[in-house]
Amino acid sequence: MSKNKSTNINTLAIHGPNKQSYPNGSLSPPIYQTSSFVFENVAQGADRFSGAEDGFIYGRLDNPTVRELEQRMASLEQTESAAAFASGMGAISATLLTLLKAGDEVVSTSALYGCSYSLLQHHLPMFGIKVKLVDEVAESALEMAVSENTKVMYIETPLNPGLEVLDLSRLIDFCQQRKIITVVDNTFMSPVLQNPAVLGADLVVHSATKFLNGHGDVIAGIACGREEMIAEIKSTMRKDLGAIISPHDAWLLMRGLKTLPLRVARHVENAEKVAAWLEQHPGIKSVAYPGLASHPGHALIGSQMSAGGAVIAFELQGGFEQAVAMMNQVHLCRLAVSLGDVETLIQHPASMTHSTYAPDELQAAGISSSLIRLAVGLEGVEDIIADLQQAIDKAMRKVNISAA
Ligand code: LCS
Repeated sequence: MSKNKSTNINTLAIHGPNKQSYPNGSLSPPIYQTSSFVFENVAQGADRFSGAEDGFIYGRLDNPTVRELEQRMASLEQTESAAAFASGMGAISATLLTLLKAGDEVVSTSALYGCSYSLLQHHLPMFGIKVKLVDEVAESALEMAVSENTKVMYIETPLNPGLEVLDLSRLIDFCQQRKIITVVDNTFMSPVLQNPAVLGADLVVHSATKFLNGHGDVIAGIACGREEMIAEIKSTMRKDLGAIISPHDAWLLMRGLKTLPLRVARHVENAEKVAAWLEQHPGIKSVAYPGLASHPGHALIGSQMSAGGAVIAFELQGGFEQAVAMMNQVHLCRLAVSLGDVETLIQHPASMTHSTYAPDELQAAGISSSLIRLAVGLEGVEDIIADLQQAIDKAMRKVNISAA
Protein backbone atom coordinates (compact mmCIF):
# COMPACT_ATOMS: atom_id res chain seq x y z
CA MET A 1 0.00 0.00 0.00
CA SER A 2 1.58 3.28 -1.11
CA LYS A 3 0.54 6.86 -0.34
CA ASN A 4 -1.45 8.92 -2.80
CA LYS A 5 0.57 12.07 -3.28
CA SER A 6 -2.28 14.46 -4.01
CA THR A 7 -3.67 16.79 -1.37
CA ASN A 8 -6.51 17.82 -3.69
CA ILE A 9 -9.81 17.18 -1.88
CA ASN A 10 -11.53 15.89 -5.06
CA THR A 11 -8.80 13.30 -5.54
CA LEU A 12 -8.65 12.38 -1.84
CA ALA A 13 -12.44 11.97 -1.67
CA ILE A 14 -12.29 9.38 -4.45
CA HIS A 15 -9.00 7.56 -3.85
CA GLY A 16 -8.35 8.15 -0.15
CA PRO A 17 -4.87 8.82 1.24
CA ASN A 18 -3.49 5.38 0.30
CA LYS A 19 -3.37 3.53 -3.00
CA GLN A 20 -5.28 0.36 -2.16
CA SER A 21 -5.08 -3.03 -3.79
CA TYR A 22 -8.00 -5.20 -2.78
CA PRO A 23 -8.36 -8.99 -3.10
CA ASN A 24 -9.18 -10.23 -6.63
CA GLY A 25 -8.45 -6.85 -8.13
CA SER A 26 -11.70 -5.41 -6.78
CA LEU A 27 -11.93 -1.69 -7.55
CA SER A 28 -14.41 -1.10 -4.73
CA PRO A 29 -13.38 -1.82 -1.12
CA PRO A 30 -14.55 -5.20 0.21
CA ILE A 31 -17.16 -5.20 3.00
CA TYR A 32 -15.73 -7.35 5.81
CA GLN A 33 -19.10 -8.54 7.04
CA THR A 34 -17.80 -10.52 9.99
CA SER A 35 -18.13 -10.28 13.76
CA SER A 36 -14.89 -12.16 14.63
CA PHE A 37 -11.42 -12.59 13.12
CA VAL A 38 -9.70 -15.98 13.39
CA PHE A 39 -6.34 -16.22 15.18
CA GLU A 40 -3.61 -18.56 13.90
CA ASN A 41 -2.85 -19.70 17.44
CA VAL A 42 -3.40 -18.75 21.09
CA ALA A 43 -0.23 -16.64 21.23
CA GLN A 44 -1.44 -14.53 18.33
CA GLY A 45 -4.83 -14.03 20.00
CA ALA A 46 -3.10 -12.93 23.21
CA ASP A 47 -0.78 -10.58 21.28
CA ARG A 48 -3.74 -8.97 19.50
CA PHE A 49 -5.51 -8.38 22.82
CA SER A 50 -2.39 -6.99 24.49
CA GLY A 51 -1.63 -4.77 21.51
CA ALA A 52 1.76 -6.44 20.87
CA GLU A 53 0.48 -7.30 17.37
CA ASP A 54 -1.72 -5.03 15.26
CA GLY A 55 -4.63 -6.90 13.75
CA PHE A 56 -8.32 -7.56 14.05
CA ILE A 57 -10.10 -9.32 16.91
CA TYR A 58 -13.82 -8.56 17.07
CA GLY A 59 -16.12 -6.22 15.17
CA ARG A 60 -17.02 -4.00 18.13
CA LEU A 61 -13.32 -3.08 18.38
CA ASP A 62 -12.23 -2.68 14.77
CA ASN A 63 -12.86 -3.90 11.23
CA PRO A 64 -10.87 -3.45 7.97
CA THR A 65 -13.75 -1.69 6.13
CA VAL A 66 -14.24 0.65 9.09
CA ARG A 67 -10.49 1.29 9.28
CA GLU A 68 -10.35 2.31 5.64
CA LEU A 69 -13.26 4.74 6.11
CA GLU A 70 -11.40 6.23 9.09
CA GLN A 71 -8.23 6.76 7.05
CA ARG A 72 -10.26 8.48 4.36
CA MET A 73 -12.03 10.76 6.85
CA ALA A 74 -8.77 11.65 8.61
CA SER A 75 -7.29 12.68 5.27
CA LEU A 76 -10.31 14.87 4.48
CA GLU A 77 -10.25 16.58 7.90
CA GLN A 78 -6.42 16.72 7.79
CA THR A 79 -5.98 14.93 11.11
CA GLU A 80 -3.71 12.02 12.01
CA SER A 81 -6.55 9.65 12.76
CA ALA A 82 -10.32 9.12 12.97
CA ALA A 83 -12.85 6.87 14.72
CA ALA A 84 -16.12 5.92 13.04
CA PHE A 85 -19.38 5.46 14.95
CA ALA A 86 -22.91 4.16 14.49
CA SER A 87 -24.25 7.73 14.80
CA GLY A 88 -23.16 11.31 15.31
CA MET A 89 -24.41 11.07 18.90
CA GLY A 90 -22.31 7.90 19.33
CA ALA A 91 -19.24 9.92 18.25
CA ILE A 92 -20.07 12.90 20.49
CA SER A 93 -20.96 10.90 23.60
CA ALA A 94 -17.96 8.55 23.35
CA THR A 95 -15.63 11.52 22.74
CA LEU A 96 -16.90 13.58 25.67
CA LEU A 97 -17.04 10.61 28.05
CA THR A 98 -13.43 9.75 27.13
CA LEU A 99 -12.21 13.30 27.77
CA LEU A 100 -14.23 14.20 30.89
CA LYS A 101 -14.09 12.68 34.37
CA ALA A 102 -16.05 13.54 37.54
CA GLY A 103 -15.09 17.07 38.66
CA ASP A 104 -14.09 18.23 35.16
CA GLU A 105 -16.00 21.03 33.51
CA VAL A 106 -17.22 21.42 29.92
CA VAL A 107 -18.25 24.79 28.48
CA SER A 108 -20.56 25.23 25.49
CA THR A 109 -23.53 27.21 24.19
CA SER A 110 -27.10 26.41 25.23
CA ALA A 111 -28.07 26.47 21.55
CA LEU A 112 -26.83 23.17 20.09
CA TYR A 113 -28.26 20.26 18.12
CA GLY A 114 -31.12 19.00 20.37
CA CYS A 115 -29.57 15.66 21.40
CA SER A 116 -26.10 17.20 21.96
CA TYR A 117 -27.87 19.65 24.28
CA SER A 118 -29.67 16.81 26.03
CA LEU A 119 -26.41 14.86 26.49
CA LEU A 120 -24.69 17.91 28.01
CA GLN A 121 -27.60 19.29 29.99
CA HIS A 122 -29.14 16.09 31.32
CA HIS A 123 -26.72 13.18 31.09
CA LEU A 124 -23.12 14.33 31.62
CA PRO A 125 -23.99 15.81 35.07
CA MET A 126 -25.03 12.28 36.16
CA PHE A 127 -21.32 11.37 35.92
CA GLY A 128 -20.23 14.27 38.16
CA ILE A 129 -19.21 16.37 35.15
CA LYS A 130 -19.91 20.09 35.50
CA VAL A 131 -21.62 21.58 32.44
CA LYS A 132 -21.74 25.33 31.77
CA LEU A 133 -23.90 26.39 28.82
CA VAL A 134 -24.00 30.06 27.84
CA ASP A 135 -27.21 31.54 26.42
CA GLU A 136 -25.51 34.22 24.39
CA VAL A 137 -23.87 32.81 21.25
CA ALA A 138 -20.73 34.93 21.51
CA GLU A 139 -17.03 34.15 21.84
CA SER A 140 -16.78 36.47 24.87
CA ALA A 141 -19.60 34.63 26.68
CA LEU A 142 -17.81 31.29 26.19
CA GLU A 143 -14.50 32.77 27.31
CA MET A 144 -16.06 34.26 30.43
CA ALA A 145 -17.62 30.91 31.37
CA VAL A 146 -14.23 29.16 31.52
CA SER A 147 -12.75 28.38 34.95
CA GLU A 148 -9.63 26.56 36.11
CA ASN A 149 -11.62 23.29 36.09
CA THR A 150 -12.59 23.63 32.43
CA LYS A 151 -11.25 20.65 30.53
CA VAL A 152 -13.23 20.88 27.28
CA MET A 153 -14.84 23.60 25.16
CA TYR A 154 -17.48 22.10 22.85
CA ILE A 155 -18.21 24.28 19.83
CA GLU A 156 -20.85 23.83 17.13
CA THR A 157 -20.48 26.25 14.21
CA PRO A 158 -22.64 27.08 12.35
CA LEU A 159 -25.11 26.25 15.09
CA ASN A 160 -28.13 24.02 14.70
CA PRO A 161 -30.79 25.36 14.19
CA GLY A 162 -30.14 29.15 14.15
CA LEU A 163 -26.97 29.14 11.96
CA GLU A 164 -25.03 31.46 14.29
CA VAL A 165 -21.29 31.35 13.55
CA LEU A 166 -18.51 31.31 16.17
CA ASP A 167 -14.94 32.44 15.48
CA LEU A 168 -12.96 29.21 15.72
CA SER A 169 -9.45 30.72 15.58
CA ARG A 170 -10.23 33.07 18.46
CA LEU A 171 -11.74 30.35 20.65
CA ILE A 172 -9.08 27.77 19.81
CA ASP A 173 -6.24 30.22 20.60
CA PHE A 174 -7.97 31.14 23.87
CA CYS A 175 -8.32 27.45 24.82
CA GLN A 176 -4.78 26.51 23.75
CA GLN A 177 -3.34 29.14 26.12
CA ARG A 178 -5.28 27.50 28.97
CA LYS A 179 -4.71 23.87 27.92
CA ILE A 180 -8.45 23.39 27.32
CA ILE A 181 -9.32 20.72 24.76
CA THR A 182 -11.47 22.02 21.89
CA VAL A 183 -14.05 19.74 20.30
CA VAL A 184 -15.72 21.18 17.18
CA ASP A 185 -18.89 19.80 15.59
CA ASN A 186 -18.28 20.33 11.86
CA THR A 187 -21.51 18.70 10.65
CA PHE A 188 -23.01 21.82 9.02
CA MET A 189 -19.86 22.57 6.99
CA SER A 190 -18.26 19.21 6.13
CA PRO A 191 -14.49 19.10 5.51
CA VAL A 192 -15.11 20.63 2.09
CA LEU A 193 -16.01 24.02 3.59
CA GLN A 194 -14.24 24.07 6.96
CA ASN A 195 -11.31 22.22 8.56
CA PRO A 196 -11.31 23.00 12.30
CA ALA A 197 -8.20 20.85 12.92
CA VAL A 198 -6.20 23.03 10.52
CA LEU A 199 -7.19 25.97 12.74
CA GLY A 200 -5.89 24.01 15.76
CA ALA A 201 -9.00 22.23 17.09
CA ASP A 202 -8.08 19.07 19.03
CA LEU A 203 -11.05 17.00 17.92
CA VAL A 204 -13.56 17.36 15.09
CA VAL A 205 -16.85 15.48 15.31
CA HIS A 206 -19.50 14.92 12.66
CA SER A 207 -22.91 13.52 12.19
CA ALA A 208 -21.82 11.55 9.10
CA THR A 209 -25.54 10.98 8.53
CA LYS A 210 -25.60 14.41 6.87
CA PHE A 211 -23.38 15.75 4.06
CA LEU A 212 -20.68 13.07 4.45
CA ASN A 213 -23.03 10.26 3.43
CA GLY A 214 -25.39 12.62 1.64
CA HIS A 215 -28.06 10.19 0.49
CA GLY A 216 -30.34 9.98 3.50
CA ASP A 217 -29.83 6.25 3.99
CA VAL A 218 -27.20 5.87 6.74
CA ILE A 219 -26.93 6.94 10.39
CA ALA A 220 -23.23 7.38 11.25
CA GLY A 221 -20.69 9.54 13.07
CA ILE A 222 -16.98 10.36 13.02
CA ALA A 223 -14.45 11.81 15.43
CA CYS A 224 -11.16 13.03 13.92
CA GLY A 225 -8.01 14.10 15.76
CA ARG A 226 -4.51 13.22 16.89
CA GLU A 227 -3.51 9.57 16.94
CA GLU A 228 -3.25 9.17 20.70
CA MET A 229 -6.62 10.82 21.49
CA ILE A 230 -8.46 8.81 18.84
CA ALA A 231 -6.78 5.58 20.00
CA GLU A 232 -8.01 6.30 23.54
CA ILE A 233 -11.58 6.96 22.36
CA LYS A 234 -11.55 3.70 20.39
CA SER A 235 -10.06 1.57 23.15
CA THR A 236 -12.28 2.94 25.93
CA MET A 237 -15.71 4.47 25.28
CA ARG A 238 -16.28 3.32 21.69
CA LYS A 239 -15.46 -0.23 22.73
CA ASP A 240 -17.30 -0.24 26.06
CA LEU A 241 -20.38 1.77 25.04
CA GLY A 242 -20.44 -0.27 21.83
CA ALA A 243 -21.07 2.46 19.27
CA ILE A 244 -18.83 1.43 16.33
CA ILE A 245 -20.26 1.79 12.81
CA SER A 246 -21.26 -1.40 10.97
CA PRO A 247 -19.02 -2.51 8.05
CA HIS A 248 -21.88 -2.12 5.60
CA ASP A 249 -22.63 1.44 6.71
CA ALA A 250 -18.88 2.20 6.58
CA TRP A 251 -18.88 1.09 2.94
CA LEU A 252 -21.97 3.18 2.10
CA LEU A 253 -20.28 6.17 3.71
CA MET A 254 -17.12 5.64 1.65
CA ARG A 255 -19.28 5.59 -1.46
CA GLY A 256 -20.97 8.82 -0.36
CA LEU A 257 -17.62 10.47 0.32
CA LYS A 258 -16.51 10.02 -3.30
CA THR A 259 -18.97 12.69 -4.44
CA LEU A 260 -18.79 14.88 -1.31
CA PRO A 261 -16.93 17.86 -2.86
CA LEU A 262 -19.20 17.85 -5.92
CA ARG A 263 -22.36 17.57 -3.86
CA VAL A 264 -21.35 20.25 -1.36
CA ALA A 265 -20.50 22.67 -4.18
CA ARG A 266 -23.99 22.23 -5.66
CA HIS A 267 -25.67 22.34 -2.24
CA VAL A 268 -24.00 25.72 -1.64
CA GLU A 269 -24.88 27.04 -5.10
CA ASN A 270 -28.55 26.15 -4.55
CA ALA A 271 -28.64 27.43 -0.95
CA GLU A 272 -27.16 30.80 -1.91
CA LYS A 273 -29.93 31.27 -4.49
CA VAL A 274 -32.70 30.11 -2.14
CA ALA A 275 -31.44 32.35 0.71
CA ALA A 276 -31.24 35.39 -1.57
CA TRP A 277 -34.74 34.68 -2.85
CA LEU A 278 -36.15 34.27 0.67
CA GLU A 279 -34.45 37.46 1.85
CA GLN A 280 -36.24 39.62 -0.73
CA HIS A 281 -39.66 37.99 -0.21
CA PRO A 282 -42.09 40.41 1.49
CA GLY A 283 -43.68 37.61 3.53
CA ILE A 284 -40.37 36.78 5.24
CA LYS A 285 -39.46 38.29 8.62
CA SER A 286 -35.87 37.01 8.95
CA VAL A 287 -33.38 34.77 7.13
CA ALA A 288 -30.27 33.32 8.76
CA TYR A 289 -27.72 31.94 6.29
CA PRO A 290 -23.98 32.61 6.73
CA GLY A 291 -23.60 33.02 2.96
CA LEU A 292 -25.73 36.19 3.00
CA ALA A 293 -23.90 39.51 3.48
CA SER A 294 -26.53 40.38 6.12
CA HIS A 295 -25.40 37.49 8.38
CA PRO A 296 -23.15 38.50 11.32
CA GLY A 297 -20.86 35.50 10.65
CA HIS A 298 -20.42 36.38 6.98
CA ALA A 299 -17.06 38.05 7.65
CA LEU A 300 -15.56 34.64 8.51
CA ILE A 301 -16.23 33.34 5.01
CA GLY A 302 -12.91 33.19 3.25
CA SER A 303 -10.93 32.56 6.44
CA GLN A 304 -12.63 30.05 8.74
CA MET A 305 -15.05 28.65 6.19
CA SER A 306 -15.14 28.84 2.42
CA ALA A 307 -18.95 29.22 2.04
CA GLY A 308 -22.18 29.35 4.05
CA GLY A 309 -23.23 25.71 3.67
CA ALA A 310 -26.72 24.61 2.72
CA VAL A 311 -28.88 25.05 5.81
CA ILE A 312 -31.10 28.12 6.12
CA ALA A 313 -33.24 29.19 9.10
CA PHE A 314 -36.07 31.63 8.47
CA GLU A 315 -39.24 33.09 9.93
CA LEU A 316 -42.41 34.24 8.19
CA GLN A 317 -44.11 37.53 9.04
CA GLY A 318 -47.14 35.57 10.25
CA GLY A 319 -45.19 33.74 13.00
CA PHE A 320 -45.77 30.22 14.29
CA GLU A 321 -49.22 29.64 12.83
CA GLN A 322 -48.13 30.68 9.36
CA ALA A 323 -44.92 28.63 9.65
CA VAL A 324 -46.97 25.50 10.38
CA ALA A 325 -49.34 26.27 7.49
CA MET A 326 -46.35 26.75 5.15
CA MET A 327 -44.60 23.52 6.16
CA ASN A 328 -47.87 21.63 5.66
CA GLN A 329 -48.04 22.89 2.05
CA VAL A 330 -44.66 21.80 0.63
CA HIS A 331 -44.64 19.19 -2.14
CA LEU A 332 -41.13 18.89 -3.57
CA CYS A 333 -39.42 19.78 -0.30
CA ARG A 334 -39.98 16.97 2.16
CA LEU A 335 -41.22 17.58 5.69
CA ALA A 336 -38.48 15.65 7.49
CA VAL A 337 -35.59 16.20 9.88
CA SER A 338 -31.91 15.77 8.94
CA LEU A 339 -29.88 17.81 6.47
CA GLY A 340 -27.15 17.40 3.88
CA ASP A 341 -29.24 14.95 1.84
CA VAL A 342 -29.81 15.18 -1.90
CA GLU A 343 -33.48 15.92 -1.11
CA THR A 344 -34.47 19.35 0.23
CA LEU A 345 -35.77 18.86 3.78
CA ILE A 346 -37.85 21.27 5.82
CA GLN A 347 -38.68 20.99 9.53
CA HIS A 348 -39.79 22.85 12.64
CA PRO A 349 -36.91 22.85 15.21
CA ALA A 350 -38.98 23.87 18.28
CA SER A 351 -41.29 20.83 17.99
CA MET A 352 -38.92 18.42 16.21
CA THR A 353 -35.08 18.42 16.33
CA HIS A 354 -35.03 20.67 19.40
CA SER A 355 -38.00 19.19 21.27
CA THR A 356 -35.37 18.05 23.83
CA TYR A 357 -35.54 21.64 25.16
CA ALA A 358 -38.22 22.71 27.66
CA PRO A 359 -40.14 25.85 26.53
CA ASP A 360 -38.07 28.15 28.78
CA GLU A 361 -34.85 26.48 27.56
CA LEU A 362 -35.86 27.12 23.93
CA GLN A 363 -36.36 30.76 24.78
CA ALA A 364 -33.01 31.02 26.61
CA ALA A 365 -31.24 29.39 23.65
CA GLY A 366 -32.93 31.82 21.25
CA ILE A 367 -34.84 29.09 19.35
CA SER A 368 -38.13 30.73 18.38
CA SER A 369 -41.32 28.70 17.90
CA SER A 370 -41.78 30.35 14.49
CA LEU A 371 -38.35 29.26 13.17
CA ILE A 372 -38.36 27.06 10.05
CA ARG A 373 -35.22 25.14 9.07
CA LEU A 374 -34.58 24.36 5.43
CA ALA A 375 -31.80 21.98 4.36
CA VAL A 376 -31.34 22.77 0.67
CA GLY A 377 -30.86 19.72 -1.55
CA LEU A 378 -29.64 19.11 -5.07
CA GLU A 379 -32.86 19.43 -7.06
CA GLY A 380 -33.15 22.12 -9.73
CA VAL A 381 -33.05 25.33 -7.72
CA GLU A 382 -35.95 26.86 -9.63
CA ASP A 383 -38.11 23.90 -8.55
CA ILE A 384 -37.12 24.36 -4.89
CA ILE A 385 -37.96 28.07 -5.07
CA ALA A 386 -41.26 27.42 -6.89
CA ASP A 387 -42.28 24.95 -4.19
CA LEU A 388 -41.39 27.39 -1.39
CA GLN A 389 -43.21 30.17 -3.25
CA GLN A 390 -46.48 28.26 -3.54
CA ALA A 391 -46.26 27.04 0.08
CA ILE A 392 -45.60 30.56 1.40
CA ASP A 393 -48.40 32.02 -0.79
CA LYS A 394 -50.90 29.47 0.50
CA ALA A 395 -49.80 29.97 4.12
CA MET A 396 -50.10 33.74 3.77
CA ARG A 397 -53.60 33.46 2.36
CA LYS A 398 -54.58 31.03 5.07
CA VAL A 399 -53.20 33.04 7.97
CA ASN A 400 -54.33 36.24 6.29
CA ILE A 401 -51.17 38.30 6.30
CA SER A 402 -50.81 40.32 3.14
CA ALA A 403 -47.60 40.26 1.12
CA ALA A 404 -48.02 43.90 0.22
N1 LCS B 1 -24.40 17.20 15.47
C1 LCS B 1 -25.21 17.97 14.72
C2 LCS B 1 -24.82 19.38 14.42
C3 LCS B 1 -26.40 17.45 14.23
O1 LCS B 1 -27.18 18.24 13.49
C4 LCS B 1 -26.77 16.11 14.55
C5 LCS B 1 -28.04 15.50 14.08
C6 LCS B 1 -25.90 15.36 15.36
C7 LCS B 1 -24.72 15.94 15.77
C8 LCS B 1 -26.20 13.94 15.73
O2 LCS B 1 -26.02 13.10 14.65
P1 LCS B 1 -26.78 11.71 14.44
O3 LCS B 1 -26.59 10.92 15.69
O4 LCS B 1 -28.21 12.01 14.18
O5 LCS B 1 -26.06 11.11 13.28
N2 LCS B 1 -28.94 16.43 13.57
C9 LCS B 1 -30.14 16.21 13.15
C10 LCS B 1 -30.99 17.22 12.64
O6 LCS B 1 -30.74 18.42 12.65
N3 LCS B 1 -32.08 16.66 12.16
O7 LCS B 1 -32.10 15.31 12.36
C11 LCS B 1 -30.87 14.93 13.04
